[in-house]
Amino acid sequence: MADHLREDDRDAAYPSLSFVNNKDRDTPIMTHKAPLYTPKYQSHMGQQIVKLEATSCWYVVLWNWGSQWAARTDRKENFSHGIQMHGVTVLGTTSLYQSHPWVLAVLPNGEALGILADTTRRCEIDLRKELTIQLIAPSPYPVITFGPFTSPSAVLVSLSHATGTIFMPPKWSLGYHQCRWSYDSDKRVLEVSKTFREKGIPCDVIWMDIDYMDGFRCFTFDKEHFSDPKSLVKDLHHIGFKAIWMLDPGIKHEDGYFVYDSGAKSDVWIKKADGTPFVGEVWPGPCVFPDFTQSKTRSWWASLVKDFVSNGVDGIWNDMNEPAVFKSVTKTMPESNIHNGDKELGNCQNHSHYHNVYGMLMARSTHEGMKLADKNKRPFVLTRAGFVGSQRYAATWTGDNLSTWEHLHMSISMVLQLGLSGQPLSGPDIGGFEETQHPNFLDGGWVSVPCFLFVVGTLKLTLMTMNPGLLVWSSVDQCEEVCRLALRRRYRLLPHIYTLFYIAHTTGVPVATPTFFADPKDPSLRTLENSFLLGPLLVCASSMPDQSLDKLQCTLPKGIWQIFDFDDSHPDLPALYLQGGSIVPVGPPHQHVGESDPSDDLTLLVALDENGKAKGILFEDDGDGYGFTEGQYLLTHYVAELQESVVTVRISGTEGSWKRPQRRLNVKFLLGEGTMVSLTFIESLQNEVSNLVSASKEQYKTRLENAKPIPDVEKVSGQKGTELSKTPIELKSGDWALKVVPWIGGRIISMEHLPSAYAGACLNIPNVVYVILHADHSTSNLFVFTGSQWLHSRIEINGYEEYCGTEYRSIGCTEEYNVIE
Ligand code: NBV
Repeated sequence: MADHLREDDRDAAYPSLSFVNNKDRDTPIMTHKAPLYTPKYQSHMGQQIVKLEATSCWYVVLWNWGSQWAARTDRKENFSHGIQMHGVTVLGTTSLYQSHPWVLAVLPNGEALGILADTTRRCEIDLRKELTIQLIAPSPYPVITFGPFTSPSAVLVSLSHATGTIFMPPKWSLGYHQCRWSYDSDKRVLEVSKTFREKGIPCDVIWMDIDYMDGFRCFTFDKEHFSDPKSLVKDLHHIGFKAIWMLDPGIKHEDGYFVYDSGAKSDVWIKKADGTPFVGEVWPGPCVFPDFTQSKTRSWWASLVKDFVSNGVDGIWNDMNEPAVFKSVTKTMPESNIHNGDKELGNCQNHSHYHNVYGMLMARSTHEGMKLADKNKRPFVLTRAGFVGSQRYAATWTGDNLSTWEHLHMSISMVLQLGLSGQPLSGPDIGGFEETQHPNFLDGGWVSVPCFLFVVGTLKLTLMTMNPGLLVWSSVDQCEEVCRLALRRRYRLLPHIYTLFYIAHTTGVPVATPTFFADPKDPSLRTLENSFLLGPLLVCASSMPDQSLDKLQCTLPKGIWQIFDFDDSHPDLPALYLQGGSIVPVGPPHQHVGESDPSDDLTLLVALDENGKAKGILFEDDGDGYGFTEGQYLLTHYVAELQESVVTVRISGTEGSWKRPQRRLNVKFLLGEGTMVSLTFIESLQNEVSNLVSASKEQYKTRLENAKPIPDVEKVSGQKGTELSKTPIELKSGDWALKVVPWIGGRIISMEHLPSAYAGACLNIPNVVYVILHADHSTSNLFVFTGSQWLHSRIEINGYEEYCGTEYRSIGCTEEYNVIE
């Protein structure tokens, strides 16, 4: 990595607002002796033009260019634009709500390089000339190159090191969010929330759009329809819902309105060139706008937020903060307006200098206000406008999309591109914000898209007032059922998703990434837009009309990718694949995060790599607050290893002071073509599994030496699901015996548990999980035991086998097994 700041530009450049620490920008960090890519600086008529040239073809991605992240060859202007971003894009304007003067380039060999034009000013990125990145802004600025590094992920880690990682989100904010413009009363809000519970559709959050306010005045509540916000929130909390409320920057210009009066008294408004406050039209009519570039304004706003939170506010939504201004050609305020900015932000400047960071500074003040209100809670702020670095304060969403297939398809790459710019927590308005739904959109075909998106980041579901409120149950029955299934999946995956956010927060590793991140060297993956990765988990779905999963081709990266589901397969749900070599923790499908408990059953999904190994991480803590920064958490590293036909799952390391909860641990081995073997045992309260493994190693080795393989049934022809023999084959060893019935084409062997000395002996080592596979690891020749109990009983369903049963270990103590093809 190298920082190429020309001496005179260094002096002329304005302070960095993207870097966490402004001074870091001047400190080159080099991994090579000489920089590999050197930007060339040039001045032309007051503009600074910077060019980076590559010698071989490369591949460029950057945020928010519509539907594709691949091989951009256009130009984009960064100047936050507040109205109808998707529509505007279609009309050819390239500015959107957020400004990210950042390019991520992937080289042909899979290495990657990041380029940041560290300017808050209007900045054009021009990629029209092959092999050239050209950046143009109207004043001197440094260009910082990150890398080349061995992978695109490493570039993002480096970017996050400089510009900050995502704030640690409260766990509830990773659940499903229900939002619409607008619920007209507290009664309706409660009714909608209760219906989620009645219908068993998981949801954690409900959002209040501008209509909760008294005449669109921020920090007030409509006296008639939202007369008692505290008791509304109490009722919402009672049924496990959190409440997020909107705050816009436009403050009604009205004497006697307490926010206007106190702001005027403290002189916090943005000024016109003549020094008087700028007044522009937004929802409440004529408005003034807080100048968030001043620390006194940020403190003023933060203290208003602090008081506002006491009404029962769990999160705040900052909308229209580009800032959007009605009745103006530019849809924002005049660039000649004046901000009396703090010295460390760049001093007094006109609006064109601060326009792109206005939203980020508003989100920052809102975040700070929420922290003031309760230092033991993690603030949750959603901002529409943002800049490189706004992930430190807020999540974001992709804005006012239309209810069209094109926009839904685009929203996938937009969410991923936000992640590639350092903002991992984002989501689209699922179902579209505006316009009546496409007819196909409401029949069975549309559901796979939202279901695909249900798994990505924060979600907002909203529709214009004119449309029927889009709720997952207001459509056809099939839609309701598939949305329920999709959301249950999201909640099952929360232990994994929360762990990914902890990793993103602590290291900067992105959460959702394009599929090519799994193998950046493989050019064939770079244009894939119907799949993405959540760590080692690949999610693949249709985002086209009338294309459900059964008609969709999922292109997988090289290597092992094991398909699986949660016994919920449906053509409109995305396909899920786990990369060989990974272990992913999943939990029960709760109705909301507050329902979860450390003693919940935990499931480890295990996919072995070609060397028979797998590893994975689980992060657990209170789900809110900052105890985790003082060690109050549990980070568990699980490993699985296949040795001589035995897979051992153990804990290879832990971090944090949290005690391991006593809970049922279910280990599911993904064996290919959707088959899996599942084992349940109690995760030790005090002893770690690793200790038990070593204690039992010798004893276990002896048992293995005596184990007899089950005869290979793979080559025997016959119909799948047919019993090879009615007569069980008896396998015996010195201290144990069992009877098995081999089956063709399935992996299930019916087993009869013969009480033996062995079973008794094994009760001493209840926490070791062994799966014994036949030498070729094929799914057809397999028998399983937990170290304490043999599985028993078999059920046949339509020629397929389902193996389940309850084993009585001792009085009052049972374990359930479930092995399904
Ligand atoms: O506050 C109303 C809407 C909101 O629902 C939407 O999510 C924002 O993106 N807001 C825009 C203002 C409406 C502009 C047409």
